Amino acid sequence: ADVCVGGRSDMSLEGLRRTFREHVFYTQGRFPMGASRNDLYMALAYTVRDQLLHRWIRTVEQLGREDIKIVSYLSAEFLLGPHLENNLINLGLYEDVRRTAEEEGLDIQVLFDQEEEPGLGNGGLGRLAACYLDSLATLEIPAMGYGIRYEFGIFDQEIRDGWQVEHTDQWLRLGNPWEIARPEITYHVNFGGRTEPYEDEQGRYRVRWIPYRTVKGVAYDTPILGYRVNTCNLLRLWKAEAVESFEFEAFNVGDYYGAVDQKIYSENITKVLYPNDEPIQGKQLRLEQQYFFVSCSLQDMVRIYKLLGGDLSRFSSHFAIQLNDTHPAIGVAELMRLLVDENGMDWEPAWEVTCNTFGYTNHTLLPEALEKWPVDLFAGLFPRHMEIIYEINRRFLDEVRNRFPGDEDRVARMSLIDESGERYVRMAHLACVGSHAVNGVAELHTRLLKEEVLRDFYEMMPEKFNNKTNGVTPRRFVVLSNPGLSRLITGKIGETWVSRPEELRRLEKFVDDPAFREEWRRVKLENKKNLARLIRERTGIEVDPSSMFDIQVKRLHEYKRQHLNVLHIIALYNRIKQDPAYDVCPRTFIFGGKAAPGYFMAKRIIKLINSVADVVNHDSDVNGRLKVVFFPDFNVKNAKFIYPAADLSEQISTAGKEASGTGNMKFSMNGALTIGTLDGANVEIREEVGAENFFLFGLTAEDVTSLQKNGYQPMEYYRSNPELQAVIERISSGYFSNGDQELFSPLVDSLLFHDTFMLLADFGAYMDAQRQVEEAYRDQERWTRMSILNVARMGKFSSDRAIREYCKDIWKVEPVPVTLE
Ligand code: 26V
Repeated sequence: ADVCVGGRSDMSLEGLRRTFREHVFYTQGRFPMGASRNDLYMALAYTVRDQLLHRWIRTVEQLGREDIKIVSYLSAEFLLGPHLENNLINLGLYEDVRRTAEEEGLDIQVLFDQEEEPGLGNGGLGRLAACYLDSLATLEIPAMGYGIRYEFGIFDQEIRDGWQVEHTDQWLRLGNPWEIARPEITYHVNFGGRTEPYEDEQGRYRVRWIPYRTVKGVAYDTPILGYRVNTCNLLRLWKAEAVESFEFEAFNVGDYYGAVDQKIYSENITKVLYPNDEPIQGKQLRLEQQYFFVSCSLQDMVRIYKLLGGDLSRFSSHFAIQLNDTHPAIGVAELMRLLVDENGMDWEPAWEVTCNTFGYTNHTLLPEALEKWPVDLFAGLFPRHMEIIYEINRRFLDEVRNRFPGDEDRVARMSLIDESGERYVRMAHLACVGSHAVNGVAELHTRLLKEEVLRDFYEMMPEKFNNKTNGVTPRRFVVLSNPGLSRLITGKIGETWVSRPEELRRLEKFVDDPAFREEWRRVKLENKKNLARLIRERTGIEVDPSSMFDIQVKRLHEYKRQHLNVLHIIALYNRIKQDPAYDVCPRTFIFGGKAAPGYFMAKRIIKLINSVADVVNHDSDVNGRLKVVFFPDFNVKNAKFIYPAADLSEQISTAGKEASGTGNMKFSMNGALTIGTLDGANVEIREEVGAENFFLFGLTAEDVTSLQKNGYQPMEYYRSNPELQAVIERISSGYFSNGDQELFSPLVDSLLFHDTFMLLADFGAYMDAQRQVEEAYRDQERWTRMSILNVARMGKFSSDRAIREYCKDIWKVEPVPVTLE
């Protein structure tokens, strides 16, 4: 291999140094003296990419073997984060390259800082997809990620006068050295028009789709290297372009300006990532995005499969396709169309192939987040898919009627079409019916899925349902983010824990070793100092690294209850105001997270946090004992400074609302203790680390349901809790808003009169649990012990474990080691 790629795959330090210099000159077109920071970053990125390339080519060659099965992970979001540092770690080159750079007078951190992260996702769901790609490669599973190459990812957040201001994310501005454009890999994707029946040569009834418009999808590939293996999988993202020659429906033939318009229209499809906003049912462009990337991806798989001479009736033994939520669920109808209309298969065998190919992961129970599309919109864009969905539905409802004779209510509930008012296509039902496996993302979530949202489906086909508790990659979230802790752990138990984190259990025998505990605290303190420095840079606020760092970072949403955290802060503040000698445990409350631009309440919560911060941070009675910080623009890049610096992790969603959570895992793996509800994966984290090492509070999911059923009255909790009253009074009096009593009244009114997420019901229990946190923190030896045990027992939450389960139970795939010869 070395022969054909010249010297660039040479991993020796001398080789790397030479390749780097070549890239400065030949790729960036600079003499070393004239090179900018970005030139140097780009040259280093290309040097590292060169190292990936022959691993990548060897891996892709394997994908072409007929006897192996490939996982296709279909996701509208991949929240990858910066590549450079991660690739260096996975290659095992981090130390060498750092030292070599140093010898050249370069600070490698400065080059890392230069990288713009691809923010092609909203939060947990997109980051999960990125962790899963890392684990698939690390476990040497042949896999492809398929998604959308958004020109603008998640917006950048600025905080101005306490409010969130959004800026477009221009991640491609300075070029992207990690992707390789594949202009020769393109597919046509059709929209609109009508269908037409015809007879084929054998006289069989067929349907063809005569579209109104066609868009071209172009592939952009990013290599995804596993940890210390040669497997380098591929993330293929699609960009929309105009087709070169387009036969317009008569009216604008020869119309140059019309053609240019058309070009803009086409390229719009992959312009921008949609935020998790209010319900999106009406957003045509979003539905177009979904179909666009799904169609390109499925056409790509069919092409690859046919190239190998594969027989489409055996497609499902070569591809396992996972639907990351319902965003790609239209794939069920699209694969049917490709098999039946485009490849002449009969319905029944095509349906069998389809069901055997797809698996579906559900990521939310929130009714407003379940995707449904108005039938008119859907049929207008995809007339053929609409027919296919009706046919799937007809056959499916026949089965329902067979199984449950006379139960027409059930038929209506299970139909792929919601006909209770305006008619909608229910994407979760389509995904469920068209998949052989359906899973939730934590034990509790899967149970609620079976009992509530997909109950009828579970009753009819229980064998499809299974749980796959989420996981996160210890490479990015421990090794890369927390080098100090990683060194300490490796010094004690060796480095095998990085790919086998169950080995972390071996740390347990050191919990009583005072020297080890001392070291453990020293590492945490270093991390807190680093975060304190960053906080000063980004916000101007001075925080004390010896105070407890109490952190809540995640998207802003009422169900995540950042405002419950704020109520606690105000309660502590009130105690100090009442008695300035009150013995409060010094704490720094840190928040971070983006609010969807159209989400009014979430934006008010950000303003509330900043307003409370302004008052608390400058009150001389508080005297620096409490500090409140809103860390702007929380993203994957700055997450690495946040998780390792936490003493306390806030996981306080209303029970039953957070499907899993993954931030909870990132914190705990870095030695934070959790204060949390029995929600999502918190339940399992508590089981693993031990109830005595977790601060539990609040209603259970069952309590929440029954309270709701019996008519929840937030006022009752308000009336019976004077401290709560004083907290609410502080807000509504205008104390935090220069006397303005209107500013936060929407928040206060929502709590007092609706309180959909039951903050008031949980307030008392939360205060009690926070009291226990304080008590534990005052005993630093005890706290350290708990912290060590958390890390030692978090092995289960590695994404490697999750991916092994998907491979065994759903995808039926095996590792295929890649050799470089
Ligand atoms: C979407 C929307 C859209 C409409 C308005 C409200 C709303 C709320 C939430 C969502 C998110 C839907 C899917 C999602 O991102 N789920 C997250 O998936 C993570 C990975 O499995 C999991 O850890 C989080 O608990 C879950 O919220």
